[in-house]
Order: sequence, then structure tokens, then C-alpha cells
Amino acid sequence: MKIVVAGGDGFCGWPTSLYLSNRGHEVLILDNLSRRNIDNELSVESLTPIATIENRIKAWKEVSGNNIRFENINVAKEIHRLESIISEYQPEVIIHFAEQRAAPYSMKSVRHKVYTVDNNLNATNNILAVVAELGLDVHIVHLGTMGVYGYGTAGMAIPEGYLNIEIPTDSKENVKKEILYPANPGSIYHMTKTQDQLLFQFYNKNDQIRVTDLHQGIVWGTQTEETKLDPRLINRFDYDGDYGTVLNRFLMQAAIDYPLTIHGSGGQTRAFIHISDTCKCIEIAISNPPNKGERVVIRNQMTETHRVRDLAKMIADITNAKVQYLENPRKEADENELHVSNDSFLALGLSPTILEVGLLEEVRDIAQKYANRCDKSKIPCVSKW
Ligand code: USQ
Repeated sequence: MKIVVAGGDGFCGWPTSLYLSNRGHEVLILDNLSRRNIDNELSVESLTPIATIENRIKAWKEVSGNNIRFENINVAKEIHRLESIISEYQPEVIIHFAEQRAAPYSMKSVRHKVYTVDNNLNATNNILAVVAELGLDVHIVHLGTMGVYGYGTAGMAIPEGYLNIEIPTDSKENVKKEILYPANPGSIYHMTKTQDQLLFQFYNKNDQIRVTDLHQGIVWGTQTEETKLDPRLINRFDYDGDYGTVLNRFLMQAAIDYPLTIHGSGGQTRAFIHISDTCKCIEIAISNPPNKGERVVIRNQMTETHRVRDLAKMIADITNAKVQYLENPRKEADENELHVSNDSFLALGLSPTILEVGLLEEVRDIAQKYANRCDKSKIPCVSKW
């Protein structure tokens, strides 16, 4: 298939691009390298040394014989260029990763809030508007987040996007309706993904655009089968207080003898998925598109749930790391239950990478190997809300 990967230089976008290219798809990456620029802004670097996008693509050609095309474009701003690229390329699928993805970064200041809203919503709207304008029958696959739901429980597993409700009417008869599961974002970043859902609903209704929205949990791990093939293909690993996510941060902290940074009581329960499973889920989503006229398909892209303090214990048990309980910099529930339905990917054949199995390899092959590149001053979470 001809596939556009918007945001194909990022943590999820790069391994997904390689995975799809390896399976015979024709891949065009659209990216303005914003993640690399934000690293410069924050004076941090990926723990793993990542090659330039040009060298990544060159290495991939050498290793696999496959071409990946790259266009340096800001899809949130360059609407006319986006339209001409899509019109010329005629993709069958557009995978949309082109959003600012860190909650702490989105909450740093007014400027960061404005940037995140501006970038994320315009990127989504531009892609949808261009596909509608060109009248192409493209399947748009979007990386959303579990955070659109909040992390509470209403005594049921969080469904895959939709909730069946009954509304008492004026005539006393109950009317059955299906609505989007109520949004409950915890940061400006998560808020943009809840707004994305409405953009998808609108364009789906108005222009019959086929959309799959993937509500992904926290990704852990670094490498996939493809990124392991050459050092220049290595994926990024964020450990800093803004972009590092909890499990990868703990793994790196354990590798450098830095007490694991648990926010609050560590009773926060979150959903997790390994980066290899992200790629598999995207492939499954592409192979199972909605039909023309069908409502937006929403799938929960996660494989396990864990409490933060249990993760810390799991890592401490295998590495002898110490833990520290810090004042929580975020406004979030100290303790929560989380029960999520992920039936759709399991039914379509996903066989999850189990956390307990992959952790040790991750500590040994990534965190310990590149520990000398860590700048400890960048570990604390300084963004507070
Ligand atoms: N946390 C700690 N210690 C740390 C870092 C985080 O206890 O050193 C806690 C946080 O307070 C929070 C939880 O771990 O309770 C998760 O934080 P996180 O930074 O790993 O994840 P989050 O901010 O939720 O965002 C990440 C990705 C985002 C994705 C989201 C999926 O950055 O792109 O959408 O995970 S989800 O969390 O399911 O909404």
C-alpha cells in the first residue's frame, strides 16, 4: 500500500515507518523534525544516539534495499504544500503521529500550551481538510491516547470509544443513544486529543472520511526488530522530566543508580504497551479499515495496566534500585483503578509483549549501554500544574 506517515521521525513514527516498509509498503514520511528542535530547546538529547533523518533513511536503504521518501514539512502550517504532496502521492493510508505528545511539555507555560493546541489541532484539521478537499478515499489512522478517557472507572471496563446510554425524554420514554465515552483530559496535551475526536466525527459525518482512532497507553521499550538492524536505525529514548515516560524513566534511573522517581503515592494506574506492539497494532488497524460511511473506528491500544509504585517495585526487584516518593508535580488522582477493554486488537490477532519478559533486556541493552550519555540534571520533572 502507499502510506503517508505524518510524524515519521518520532518515537512511534520512526519504528512504524520501518515496520511497514519492511512488509512491502511504500512509505512517505512527512515531518518538520519538531521533536529534534524541542530537544534543542530543552537542552536534552535522547539517551540513545539517534542519526539524522537523512542517515536513517540511507541506512534503511542499505539494510533492507527499500526506499523511504521524506518531506520536511510542517503539516500544521503548510496547508497548500500538504495538499500538493497528498494530491501527487495519492496515498491509500495516512498515519497521523504529527502531534506534540508530552503532557508536562504542554503545561510548562502559556507559550507551550498555545503551541500544543495550535500544532495538534491544526495538524489534524489540515490532514482531514486536505483529504476531504481532494475527494480521496484515504483511510486515516490516528494515534490518540488512553488519556482522553481520564483514568477513572465507572464500575465497567472503559469501552473502545463509545458508550451506549439511555436518555429520559420529555414524553417520559427513554431513547437509546450511542455517544463518545465522556472526555476527561488531564493536561493540555491530552485535551488536544479529546478535541481531535470531534474533528474526526465531523469529517466522518460530513465527508464520509474513513478514520481509525487508536487510544494508546504509555509506550515502553525502545527497539523493534527493524531498528535493531543497524546502529543508525536506533529509536529515540527520552528520559528527561518533560518527555521521558514513567517506565522508561525508571529503567534508565535504575541503570545509573538514581532512586526511582515516584510521583505522590505511586497509586496512579496507567495502561502500557511495548513499542513493537505499537507497530503491530498500526498494521492491524490498516488491514481492518472501516468501510466508507462507517462511523469512526476507535480501538484501545494497550496491553497491560499497572500502578506506578508496582512498576517501581518490579524494576527495583530486578536491579536493586532504590525508590523515592516525590511530591506529585501534576494535578491527578493519587490512587485510581483502571479497567480497559482491549478486545478488538486481541481479537484481530495481537499477541502482546509482556512487560516482565522485556524489562531486563531493556535495562541491559539500552539503559546500561547508554547510561554515560545521561545528564542527571534533566531528570527532575520541573513542569508543575
Ligand atoms: N510518573 C511518575 N514518575 C515519573 C514520571 C511519571 O510517578 O518520573 C507518573 C505520572 O505522575 C503519571 C504517570 O506516571 O501518573 C504517567 O506519566 P507519563 O509521563 O509516563 O505519561 P503521560 O504524561 O500520561 O503521557 C504519556 C505519553 C503520551 C501518551 C500517554 C498515554 O507522553 O503521549 O498519550 O502517556 S496515557 O497515559 O495512557 O494517557
